[in-house]
Amino acid sequence: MPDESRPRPGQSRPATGIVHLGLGAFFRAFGCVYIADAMAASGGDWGIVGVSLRSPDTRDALRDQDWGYTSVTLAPEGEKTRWIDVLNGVLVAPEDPAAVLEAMADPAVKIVTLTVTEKGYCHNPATGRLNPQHPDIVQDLAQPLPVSAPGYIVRALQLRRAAGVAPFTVLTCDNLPENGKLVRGVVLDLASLIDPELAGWIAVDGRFPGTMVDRITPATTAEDIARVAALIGRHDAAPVMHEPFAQWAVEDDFVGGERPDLAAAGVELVSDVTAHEHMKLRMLNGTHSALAYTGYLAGHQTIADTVADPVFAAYVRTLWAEIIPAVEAPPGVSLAGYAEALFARYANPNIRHRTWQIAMDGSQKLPQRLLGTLRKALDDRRAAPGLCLAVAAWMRYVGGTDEAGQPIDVRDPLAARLRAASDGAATPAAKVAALLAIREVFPEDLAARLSGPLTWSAELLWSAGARAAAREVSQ
Ligand code: CS2
Repeated sequence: MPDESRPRPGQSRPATGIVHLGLGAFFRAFGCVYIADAMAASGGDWGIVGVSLRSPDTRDALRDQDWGYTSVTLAPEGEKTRWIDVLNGVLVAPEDPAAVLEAMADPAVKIVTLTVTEKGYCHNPATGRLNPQHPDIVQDLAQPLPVSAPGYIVRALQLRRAAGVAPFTVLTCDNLPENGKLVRGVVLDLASLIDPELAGWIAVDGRFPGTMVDRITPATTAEDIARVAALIGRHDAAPVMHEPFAQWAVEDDFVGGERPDLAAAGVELVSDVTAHEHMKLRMLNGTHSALAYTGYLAGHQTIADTVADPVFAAYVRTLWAEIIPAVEAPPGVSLAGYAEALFARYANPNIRHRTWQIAMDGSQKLPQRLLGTLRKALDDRRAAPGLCLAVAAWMRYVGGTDEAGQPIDVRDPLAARLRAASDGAATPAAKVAALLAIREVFPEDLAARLSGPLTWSAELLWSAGARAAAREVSQ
């Protein structure tokens, strides 16, 4: 039997057909594995060149192993390794932006995939439109070598248009609502500020399929690296750790129909991904964020630890009861069954997914994960104390001090403003009012409607603590 976990030096790889922007653990544990499966099933030149938009770490780690790495499936019954060798190289954008543009402008490249996280789209999370005042966008408007993901896409498309080459398909793999439409809007907004004719060409010939991506991928730790070395019998500087489950739904709308045989790899090709996306963002990511803030405040390190606590097990089920009426099931899917499957995924003790990791960038995540669901509950006149507690817990978390008075390392592009808003208010009610005034997160009308219920939740949270508050709001 061939040893799947060993690199096969000397074997030629498929040529590059995909450039990936934002090469982090998630895409290496998800997209790269699907693309490897698609090529194994049906061939095609779909090798991937990864681009790191900031740090050289991934490039430096993978270079000495010929761009291959181990993907580790963390099943409850044990770990399984597999060697992934679909990367043909990794570019570090700040070191050589022109090389990135050249790779993206190559006519052999048909698809640009992205995982740049919510904040990488340089948009206003409350409206979904490009933020022209974003410092990276200001820079990308002023000079031809970009720094932002939208900047790279627009400048590379400009080069392709000038060379008479068709656009690449832009395939976003980030957890944003209607992510295809969102990235299309951001790219068109930026392109029209640079060259309206370019924007017109992209609007007509460009394709931006929406996607729903799902695989829990905790950050790799030094301990993981040591364990993987023992498992595979050699050092891998950058393995990726992930759960067994994976789901990828993709709108089948590619430039010239050119794409890997995704269906052969188990991707669901659909005409409209909105239902899948809402279900996942609201039921998975919404409860993930809720458990991250409340669990962190209650002293739980990981999601598995949090749901092993019976109070939070009941709390997450209450959340699903509040969320399900705000979700339309994709054809053939039972939302109750989906929730039960999520609970089993969260409870997997081999996944050490830190509450702190998920708590990052809340200002960019809250609108699509929790606030849309809350708006729907308000419209339907349904009380949603579980969801309100989640938002209140975010408010407490971004205040920067936990329930034991210890400082929290809050990572968020708006961290300083959130902290200032919280520090400038003395009571929980005043903190709620100050944070509801952050317009990038809470549109004015929603802020007004949330003020009463959130004040109630915050008073409960600040007086009783997260665990007792979670018990109080659970059915
Ligand atoms: C998590 C997601 O870190 C987070 O915010 O909610 O990364 C989550 O693990 C994935 O979306 C699962 O597909």
